[in-house]
Amino acid sequence: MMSRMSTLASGVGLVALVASGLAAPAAVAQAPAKAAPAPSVKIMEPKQGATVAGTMVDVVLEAQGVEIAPAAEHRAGTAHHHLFLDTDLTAADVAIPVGMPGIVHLGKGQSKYMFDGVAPGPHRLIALLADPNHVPLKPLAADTVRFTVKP
Ligand SMILES: [Cu+2]
Repeated sequence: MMSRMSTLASGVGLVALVASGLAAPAAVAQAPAKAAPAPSVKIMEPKQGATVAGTMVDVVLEAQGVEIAPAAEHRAGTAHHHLFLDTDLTAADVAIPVGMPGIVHLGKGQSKYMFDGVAPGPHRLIALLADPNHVPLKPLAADTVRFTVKP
């Protein structure tokens, strides 16, 4: 009796599985053509206009429409985050320089960073996504926030 019931139950489950299996491919096939969003980045922290107490500024980033991966993996179609603190963006068609003050590569695929020793006063932070060769994505995927550090 038990085994007959469980056979019946799994039979019903199979029908449901097949039915949803039939519906799914059509939905999946439509999605990329309709709504493949261009890669974008948003600075979640600090918030626009925020006042940060102390000299350490925590940065939290969120990327959409692209996989964030370590630059060293050199996988096409991936990106990593870059931060420009009180620094203008470098040219859009060349690699973002390494070792420049105010420019940070989050080359290991990190989405968080902490600036230490940030001077009191107003600051501008720009986040920018770039490919494994550190060349900014096209179209540009950037976000800017302004915040103030209070000692
Ligand atoms: Cu980089």
